[in-house]
Amino acid sequence: MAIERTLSIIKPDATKRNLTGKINAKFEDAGLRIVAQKRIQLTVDQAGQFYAVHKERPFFGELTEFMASGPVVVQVLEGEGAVLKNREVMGATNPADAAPGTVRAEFAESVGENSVHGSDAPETAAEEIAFFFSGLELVG
Ligand code: DAT
Ligand code: MG
Repeated sequence: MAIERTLSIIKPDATKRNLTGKINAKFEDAGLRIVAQKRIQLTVDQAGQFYAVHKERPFFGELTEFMASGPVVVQVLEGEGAVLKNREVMGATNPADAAPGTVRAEFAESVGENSVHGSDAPETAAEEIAFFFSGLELVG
């Protein structure tokens, strides 16, 4: 499998509970390399642009307000099959369904406040990385 990059976000519920380091350790232990990372505060509008694919969903307002409720850590993870590997480390969207040892099983509070975002395919990863990072910020 090829070396890929994927976009990861450590969400406000996790930054508030000081879990950035513990979550990053899970990524690194799985062989994912953090090649770019910054801590930012999103506006509701910016969160809505990022999650535009979900704008017709009933939880869109809740999701965008949550994503703007505190700092997030946006990061680019690189490695063999990084998109799928990151999804495995994250666990299922609903923490009740997440496999033991995954980020969401250990840290997520609910389906809405589920600690991490990860791109779902190489194409969306490229778009999501470009949403947050310039080429100059990506150091392999
Ligand atoms: P994922 O983050 O696992 O890719 P998704 O893309 O289906 O999941 O949804 C994006 C986010 O929207 C998800 O992380 C949390 C929120 N969300 C999804 N389903 C939800 C629901 N039924 N109720 C509340 N929030 C939900
Ligand atoms: Mg998704």
